Amino acid sequence: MQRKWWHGKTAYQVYPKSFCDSNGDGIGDLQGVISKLDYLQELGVEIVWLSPVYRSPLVDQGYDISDYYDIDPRFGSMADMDELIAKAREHGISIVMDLVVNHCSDEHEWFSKACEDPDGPFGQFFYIRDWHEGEALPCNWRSYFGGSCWELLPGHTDKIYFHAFHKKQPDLNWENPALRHEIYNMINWWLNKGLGGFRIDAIINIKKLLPFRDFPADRDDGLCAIQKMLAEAEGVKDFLREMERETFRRYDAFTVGEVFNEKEEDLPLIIGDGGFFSSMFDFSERMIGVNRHGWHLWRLPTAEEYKQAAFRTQARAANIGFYSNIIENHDEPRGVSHYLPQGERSDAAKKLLGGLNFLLRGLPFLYQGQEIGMENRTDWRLEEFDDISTLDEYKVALRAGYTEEQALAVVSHFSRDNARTPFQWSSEEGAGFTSGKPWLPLNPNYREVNLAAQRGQPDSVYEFYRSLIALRRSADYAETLVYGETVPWLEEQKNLMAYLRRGEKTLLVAGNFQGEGQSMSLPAPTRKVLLNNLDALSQSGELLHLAPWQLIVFEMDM
Ligand code: TEU
Ligand code: CA
Repeated sequence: MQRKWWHGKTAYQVYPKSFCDSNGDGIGDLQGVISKLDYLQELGVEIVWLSPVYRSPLVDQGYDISDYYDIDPRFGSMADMDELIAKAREHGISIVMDLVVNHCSDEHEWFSKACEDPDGPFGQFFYIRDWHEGEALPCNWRSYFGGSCWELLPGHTDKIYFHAFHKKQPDLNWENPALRHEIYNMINWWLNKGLGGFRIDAIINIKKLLPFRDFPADRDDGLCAIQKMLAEAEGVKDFLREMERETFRRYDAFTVGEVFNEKEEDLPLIIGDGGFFSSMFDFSERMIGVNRHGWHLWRLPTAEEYKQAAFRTQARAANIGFYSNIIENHDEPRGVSHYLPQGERSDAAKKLLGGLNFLLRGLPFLYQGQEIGMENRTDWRLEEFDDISTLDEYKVALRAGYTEEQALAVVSHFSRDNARTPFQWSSEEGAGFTSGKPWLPLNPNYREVNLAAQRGQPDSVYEFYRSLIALRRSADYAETLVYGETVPWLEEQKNLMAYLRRGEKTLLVAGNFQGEGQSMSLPAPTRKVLLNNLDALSQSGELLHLAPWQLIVFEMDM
């Protein structure tokens, strides 16, 4: 495997709107991020992925871009962006932006021009089709946010356009080389400004199955999940190779793809040496229990399922490249609320979950607030939700016969807003996030769960994450943790997630993923305890006795 500048680094996702508000309008902003660079450096992260801050109507919180060359005034100015890139570099941090190019906003000038002249050049930047009332639509695919993927073209009654996501997010027509080159020029413009790279949004969707055609309906709305077409669409690799050649490769940029539904055989092309991307997120744990019919049928993962998913991904990538390992992001419930059972979300369990994920082979990607053990809100009221996906899934649950109370309980767990409540810096009014009214209500537990209460406390979740990052960067263990292979240990032992990291040295990561103690045999004598999420350690000969939710990392004598 070719060695790359980003291999030994820990990455961190900032959701700017909820990170830090510098001017009291209740909306996080770039100056707020700048004010926290010392914090991020102290934590030890060296790559920061910013969710979108481009000009946008924020219908999908910035994943609907109306100007790729400008910063939305609610987040600040281009001068602020340039300042962030420069000051981050002074802190040893590379800034990675979100590349959202499967679609733009319907308020982008390209789309306005397409509406003015659907048959002109900008009409070709989108999927626009003739259509007359009563006619069948070109296909029955369901948008990720519910309803048909087709919408009337504004100002027209006989033309429709395609949107895989919200109707205010028209899909860009990647079959059109003129569009693709507009995108590549934009990417290079940003890389020339000194970005370290990009996280690449929803990119597998850029290749549609053409000509559009129906698939059997999978719900009573007569529509089918858009993933059905992804399984059959061929040719996305050509677009990805062209983009990589025309942009990323020229800058040795770090790129991480948000890739769902990839074909197994394509993995070497996607993240292998010379691949389309440097890395891609491991979503295998997140996909446990997912049900296409809606969140209301989504089942929560067990510890065993989590372990199997993680080890499967490790085996898949072993001789190919690096996944980016996460327990959560801005689209998901908080990891500790999703993977740890109700009532078991102690600091020890939060450290266990975080450590087991962090120490796997690949790039650790923390999501803001994960490092202090932020959790789902448990007191959502329906009118408080902002997320369009949540509001759609609430209706899906009602249509499935759930009561309003049941539907609210479902979306309260899975809502993307759980990850978007403001960062909890302190227990003061506004949690240190804002001096104004936050755009999304705080999780009321900010009085107990916040950075100020944890910083400098040796047993805190925050200090444990700092230790994890420091271990991965340490002179003694970096080589092993970055490049060593992952070898599961006692995989059959229930709720034990233990694995070796074998490289220059051999480390054993031993996690008791349950609320009862259990013993495990050791593969060899232990040389040194590197991390322990509890004070006690009980070992008799080659038997290790793990307390509930205990995680221990040893250097082994092997
Ligand atoms: O997510 C792509 C994606 O697959 C998700 O939309 C997922 O299906 C959805 O979150 C389920 O609720 C990316 C971004 O991460 C997401 O925030 C955007 O909404 C989406 O693309 C559109 O840009
Ligand atoms: Ca602000």
